[in-house]
Amino acid sequence: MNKKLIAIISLATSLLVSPIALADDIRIALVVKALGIGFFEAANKGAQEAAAELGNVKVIYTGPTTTTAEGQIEIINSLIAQRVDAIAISANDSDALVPALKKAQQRGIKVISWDSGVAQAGRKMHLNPSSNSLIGRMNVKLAADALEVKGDSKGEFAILSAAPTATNQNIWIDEMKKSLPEFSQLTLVDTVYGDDLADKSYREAVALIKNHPNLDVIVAPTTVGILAAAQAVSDQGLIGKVYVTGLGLPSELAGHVESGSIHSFAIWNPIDLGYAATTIAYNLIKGKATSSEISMGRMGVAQLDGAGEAAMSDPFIYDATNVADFASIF
Ligand code: RAM
Repeated sequence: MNKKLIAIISLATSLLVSPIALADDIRIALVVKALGIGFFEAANKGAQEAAAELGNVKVIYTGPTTTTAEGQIEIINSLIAQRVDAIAISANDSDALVPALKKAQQRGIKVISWDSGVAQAGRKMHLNPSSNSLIGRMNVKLAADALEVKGDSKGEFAILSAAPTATNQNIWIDEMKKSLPEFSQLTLVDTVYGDDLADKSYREAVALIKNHPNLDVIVAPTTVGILAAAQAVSDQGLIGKVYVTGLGLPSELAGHVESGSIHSFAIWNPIDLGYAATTIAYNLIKGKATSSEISMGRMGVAQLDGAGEAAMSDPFIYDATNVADFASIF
């Protein structure tokens, strides 16, 4: 047999042996605000579920240790060096990440943001968990409901947010303020930032309580903040005097609903959000998207607006009647 023939035969056999070895896995990086946050761990569950369903997809779950843009930029640069196929990011800052993400896109990496957005120049599309105005209004409505449970006709509330640069919380806070005229019984007395760190959020909640002796409600539109504030209210012996509400996970808050520091709170399904973000990233890699529509697999079709943004479903409200049913899910 001549050498050329041997080479052809060996190539042919290697092609036949294992299609899996040939088809490189598609690598999608799910970049979160910071590691160690239950909400993002639940989103990762959904992302892994999407990867298993799509086949030949590897999800790289990663994020900095604190919720900073600098930490995320370092991670983006390392993902560019690893030549991942897509980056799906929940951003700590809308603008600061743009240069690094532009570089990623220039190298052929598909970039989307989800949960907390990046400015349009840095990404192909952004997936909101729900309508931003709805989330904002719902947070104020939850505060009004807590005031009603107290039996007060007028009251003060304060916002405990995440990082001061967090795109999603900043939009929601703006939307909360827009809905205030509808809730004239409530006065917003302060807005503070716990950076989605448990200890800082706890200290900020304690400071709110000390600085505002007539405070009735703390609204934390962050799963880290709401948990820390509920703990602070309970540690300060203020259950029934100060209520905590906002956005949180049933698994983390069921005990606080039972003990009474929280009457009710809201959230969307973080597992579905991670699943949808991953499926969208995959469809972008595969070129299966138009400028107005992209499939989210079992979650339906995302409809993109002029700014390249889509929104998933309405948040759900949890209280003593249903929180236990969801506590084992997310
Ligand atoms: C925290 C994060 C996340 C936000 C939720 C509600 O987990 O800040 O971005 O969507 O809260």
